[in-house]
Amino acid sequence: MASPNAIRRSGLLCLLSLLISFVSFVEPRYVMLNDNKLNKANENVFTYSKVAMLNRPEKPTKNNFRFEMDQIEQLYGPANSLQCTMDDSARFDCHPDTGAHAAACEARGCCWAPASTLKVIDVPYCFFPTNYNGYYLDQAKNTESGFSSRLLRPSYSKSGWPGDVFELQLEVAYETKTRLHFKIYDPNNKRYEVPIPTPKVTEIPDALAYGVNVIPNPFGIAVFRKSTGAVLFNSEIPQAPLIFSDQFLQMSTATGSGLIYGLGEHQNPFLINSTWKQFSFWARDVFPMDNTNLYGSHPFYLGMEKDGSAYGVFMLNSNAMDVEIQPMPAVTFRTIGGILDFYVFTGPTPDDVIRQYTEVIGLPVMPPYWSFGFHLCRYGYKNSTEVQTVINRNRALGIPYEVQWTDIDYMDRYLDWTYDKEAYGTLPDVVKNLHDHDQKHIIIVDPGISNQYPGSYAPYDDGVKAGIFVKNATGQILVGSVWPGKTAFPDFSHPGAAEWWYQHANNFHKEIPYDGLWTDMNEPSNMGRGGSTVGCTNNKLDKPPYTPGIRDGDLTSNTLCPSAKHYEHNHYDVHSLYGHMEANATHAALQRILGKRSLVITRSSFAGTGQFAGHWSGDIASSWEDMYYTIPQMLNFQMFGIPMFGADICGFREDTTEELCVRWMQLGAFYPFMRNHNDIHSKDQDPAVFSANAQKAMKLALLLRYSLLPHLYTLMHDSHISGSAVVRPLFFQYPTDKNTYVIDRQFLWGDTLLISPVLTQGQTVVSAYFPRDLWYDIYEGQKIVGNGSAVQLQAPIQKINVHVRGGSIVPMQQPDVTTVAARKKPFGLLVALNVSMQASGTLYWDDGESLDTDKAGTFTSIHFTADKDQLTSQLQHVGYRSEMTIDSVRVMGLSSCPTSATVNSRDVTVYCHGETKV
Ligand code: MIG
Repeated sequence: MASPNAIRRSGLLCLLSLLISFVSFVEPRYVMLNDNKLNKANENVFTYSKVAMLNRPEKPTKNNFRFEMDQIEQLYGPANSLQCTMDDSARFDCHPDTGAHAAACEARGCCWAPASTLKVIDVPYCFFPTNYNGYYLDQAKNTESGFSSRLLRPSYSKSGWPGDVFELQLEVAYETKTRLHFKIYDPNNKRYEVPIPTPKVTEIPDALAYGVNVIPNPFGIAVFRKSTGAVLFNSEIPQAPLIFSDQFLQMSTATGSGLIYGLGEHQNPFLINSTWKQFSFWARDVFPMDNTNLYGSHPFYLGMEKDGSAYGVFMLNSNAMDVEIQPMPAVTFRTIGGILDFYVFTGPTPDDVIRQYTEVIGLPVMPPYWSFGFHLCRYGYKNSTEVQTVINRNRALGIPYEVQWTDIDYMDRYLDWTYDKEAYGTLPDVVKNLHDHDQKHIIIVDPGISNQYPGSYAPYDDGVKAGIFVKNATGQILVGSVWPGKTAFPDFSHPGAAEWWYQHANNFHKEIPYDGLWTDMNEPSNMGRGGSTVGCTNNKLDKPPYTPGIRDGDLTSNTLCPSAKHYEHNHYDVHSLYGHMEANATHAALQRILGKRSLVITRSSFAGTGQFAGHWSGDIASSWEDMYYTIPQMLNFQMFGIPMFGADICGFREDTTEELCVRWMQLGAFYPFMRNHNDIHSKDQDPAVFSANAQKAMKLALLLRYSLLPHLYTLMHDSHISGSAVVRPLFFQYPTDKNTYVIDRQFLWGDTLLISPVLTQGQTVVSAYFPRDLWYDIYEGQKIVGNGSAVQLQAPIQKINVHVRGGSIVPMQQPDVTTVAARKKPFGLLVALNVSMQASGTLYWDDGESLDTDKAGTFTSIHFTADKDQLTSQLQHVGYRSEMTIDSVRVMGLSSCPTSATVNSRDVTVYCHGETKV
């Protein structure tokens, strides 16, 4: 780590202020390839914000131009001296690998110069010149759905990475009014592309929300919002050239405002700091910490523009990659395989962006009603008697308690689809006991299948027969080591794997009738370094010319050899899809076994995994800091289309404390997926082990959650059909309120509830931000007139602050110890009036477990509206008939107490609080 480019990885904050002048072009300097209806009106508003000017001769600007290679060489031949003058913040790293020095840098055609301000050690010393000889456009033409072009790189120009692809194909498709898709690939050699289905569109819709501009040389593409001219994607940066070699591909975009969110899975505050920062992607089993690639890969970000509009950028690529952020502000995607495949979404609201994104990657699965109950788990229950003891002592508290889980301890020698007939001999009774109490059971399964008992362990024997295990580079089954010792790894991309997985899941279900599956270790995790028990090869997959800034700097670390063989692809390409493919197979198996909805919770995930599974954030510590980080994580996973998200409540690693655990149970009551889970080395943290006072606080949080389940379920259903986020950052609802952009210690449920948890030790007052709206305390109804500033809220240990937005009607239900019991209870409505004395809300209701209730129409949907002194319910759809009664309506926001009320002209009792008028 001696070179400055390597040193700058140490992540010191950038102290540089943005000094670049704002360059705006009123004369189009680009070639417009798309039709007039896209661009004409916008020529004068398109701006290149903060892009350093291209300092070289103009190119012709007529359509369908063509350059001959030698002309180009004459114009920009290698003899040109490098133009290296630019602001530090606009330098794009030309030597992200270690060992940068002047000669190595110049060999890549790049500039070498120390940063002009030495405080900023993140600034690359080796960077691309503004006259870099990169790709230029050739033979552009319109296509059915957009335009296409060749991109050529002069033959004398070398990126310095092996296997430059000198001829590329650019395909731009105007897929929908709000979605642009473009990809850059090698037309002469088929390269790996992510094998997930994406929508195909052949017709250009009218009235696109965006326009596209292309500059021919060096090639650059920009996407802008037609209505405002705001730039959503802009690679027209001469010193940030496109690179496309066999194992090093990169493309940069200037991000306008620099306000971006997403790029998971990482532990990071929600708003990404636009100083120098590198995020790396490669699914990895490691406990969450800063600056490390974690369990999943989601190369997507959402950006906010100056006027509060939002857009999204997704790079569909599953290879190991870096995403570099720099204060220009700009983002560079740098991947070591596949192709460059980008989607740009125009929103314009943040939630629109997420809906548009999930339209591409797939909508989230609809979980069963019971899965929103409280889950309890730990690693290290010694035997099934202990599990029953834990069940009994928590049941005795009379708290809402839905699902008891078992971790790898239940297995016989850690073998999947077995249980330990001694220590866990009574597991079938435990599961029966749970079912008798309308509770559920979820078990863990790991991908590693032991090869130690051939002939007597069917999952292995059958897997060998079906040929579904991952092979090593020379075609034998790759062997690694996980909990059961030496294991093979199922290749879930193999066409026979899903059936094999189903068979064993189904057989085991006859012994232990579990209700859901927990898929851990699916990065996939293989203990130690070296990729297999016999190491890996030295081929270009195991030892690529460039390795992104991932943990250990080594693709083989803690996983399989990149050269390992899946059915069609190399592990190198599909590594980060392993958890996704396992989740798909597991979801399918459960549907077949149970014939109804179930729950899959997966540790590793990729774009689109939400179609099959929820996610928990892995091995976080029992610390206040890690508790805070679960909020940005939760908000990120909402944006990644995996709304069913939760974190290990009270913390996984290390011992929790009573105070932390109480506060975490309160926060966790607002995770869509609520599970308390603990490590084998830590002391018990189920509610029953704490003081009566702590239990009371936990119980209150659980009762509040359960009373809100009809609302949570309705939000999840919205998400399932539209992609809308269940839990939202404040700026989703208040996108023009810039104060909300950094808020990640509070969050919203839908557009109705504002949750302001305590996140620090000893705190009993929360400083909570209230956007301009009316808000009511959910317990007592005290009104807060939000004026865009912080309010000090009392937060004694028994209380989590929750406020209802004026204008909402929240369907609630009396809680009980299980959802089965609660679903039989009467509903209640919480009506929170806005300044015009109006409110509205919806309830989605079905049996909570049947598959495809939407398609079958076996659901009921009710819309509620309040106007002044009247509340109306309107049936939107009646397909699920069950006894539904409303026994109470709480109205907040009246200016005086009513003296009487009627329901369908029948008199009912009115209670009114003198002060709050609730
Ligand atoms: O190597 O199954 O993240 O939740 O308790 C550790 C034991 C394996 C990691 C999971 C954690 C689980 C633990 N597992």
